[in-house]
Amino acid sequence: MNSKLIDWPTFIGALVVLLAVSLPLIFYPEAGSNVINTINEFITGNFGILFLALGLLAFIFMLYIAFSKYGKIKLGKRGTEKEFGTFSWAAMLFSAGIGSSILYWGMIEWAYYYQGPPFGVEPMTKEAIELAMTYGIFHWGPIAWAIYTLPALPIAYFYYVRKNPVLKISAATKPVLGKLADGPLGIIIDILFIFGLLGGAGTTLALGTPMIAEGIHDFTGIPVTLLLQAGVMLLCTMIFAISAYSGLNKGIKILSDINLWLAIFILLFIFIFGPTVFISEATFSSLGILMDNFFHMATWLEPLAAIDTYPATGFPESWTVFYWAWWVVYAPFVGLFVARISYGRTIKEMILGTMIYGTLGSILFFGVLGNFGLYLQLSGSFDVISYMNEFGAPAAIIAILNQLPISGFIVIVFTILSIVFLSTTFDSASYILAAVVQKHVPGGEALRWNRLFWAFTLLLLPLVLMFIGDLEALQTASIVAGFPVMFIMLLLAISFVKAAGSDLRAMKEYRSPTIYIDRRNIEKKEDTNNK
Ligand code: NM2
Repeated sequence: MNSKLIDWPTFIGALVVLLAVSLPLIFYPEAGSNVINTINEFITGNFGILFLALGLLAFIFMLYIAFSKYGKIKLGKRGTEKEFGTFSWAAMLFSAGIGSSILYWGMIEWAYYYQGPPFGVEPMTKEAIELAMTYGIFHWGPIAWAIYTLPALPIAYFYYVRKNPVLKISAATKPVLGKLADGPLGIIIDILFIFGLLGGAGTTLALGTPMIAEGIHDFTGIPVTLLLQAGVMLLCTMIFAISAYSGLNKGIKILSDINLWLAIFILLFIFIFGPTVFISEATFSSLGILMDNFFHMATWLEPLAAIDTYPATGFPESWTVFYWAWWVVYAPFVGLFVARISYGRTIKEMILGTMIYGTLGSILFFGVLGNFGLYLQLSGSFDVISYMNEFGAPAAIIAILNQLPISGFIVIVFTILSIVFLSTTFDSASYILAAVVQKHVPGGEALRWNRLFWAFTLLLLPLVLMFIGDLEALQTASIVAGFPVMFIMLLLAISFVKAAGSDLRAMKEYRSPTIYIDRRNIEKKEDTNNK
């Protein structure tokens, strides 16, 4: 065990925070979950606006960067080729940033919106249907992907232009924080990032586990108990632990290939054997509804409810704020990943690629999975809503699949896909967590024991919460953990503009279609100026 490589203050700090949250919950479950809920309500009730503003700002900022001079900067030297072709780039990006949750929400999110629509719309009306078809795509759409891309900017810039690979989020804030980023403030930033990712991953596990357990129950008959759910969590952890152990390239690559093909299979199967025309038309129409309502959705916060003029629906807090927080906690992690695979692209290509391909992927999943369920509901062939209200969302998801031909087989494939989807997310997460608590990462691979350690640590909080019976609290873990990460996001955006801006000013090469920044020239100039 080579412990010299470990950055102990960050490692221990992150662990202490994790234990400080988990232990009280183990010993005082009730008081503990009350506290979590109170913090959650406090944040969403008072600071929901900050999350929404951050989302909109990230969207506008990313578009501005893409089309400004910054967008022309090439991530790499003159003459470099793109490291990955666009298709595999987009596929990797999608499987790193998206986990099993897209199967869960893709299948069932519409059912919540149909019953509890936003904007004061009457539940279960035609208007509610249109919003139900569309809102999922919004929550997984351009703003969400802009949030994901933001941290990739400074990280990719440091990686490939300034040639000092950043594996710590704190290092990417250096242009703003200066030396402070190397001291305690930097450690706090890294710990908050780790904590955020643990929260976000907890939300993912809390949603994925019951769904996978229902799937297993469907084809084995094993009753869905706490034990089965704990078993599912352990199984997923074992898969990604083995994959994490075998190294980034082999493990994640094999898993994401399987992931891709299974996902394509399921989507095609439902599209072809489900209501093909309805799915196509509903998905296509929802694009227009999305464009018509985009800014309304992005800013809607129910201000009238605050003065009791209209009854509050709680929609913004339970959905948009929750979602933006969830994307925020994952963002620095996905940013590290996107940065690494974007060698040879311009910043504009990286930004627009993530936002466009990411959104297209989400549209495919929500369009096919969601509209299939919606069709069953509206055509009267299966009452998804009553089923969900009686047996819960995970059971409803499996019941929807059971309406397909050869459904036994489809449920098995869907369950395997969910397991693999969950594992790829966790696999990359444990890889990044391990890298962040090391001083250096020789050869780009964190120490094995360190990777395994984080693979199992990711499991701790969800397991604890499951046994005290509060998986729901975990779904809100992202919101609590996301609050501080929001401020880190701002630091990251400013850092990028500061670093790239000063390099560009030194280059004075704005007009060429692609800008190659050569730090050696800049440093020479800086030297002569200083003399
Ligand atoms: N996001 C994309 O659980 C998952 O699918 C991972 C979730 C942030 C909503 C990411």
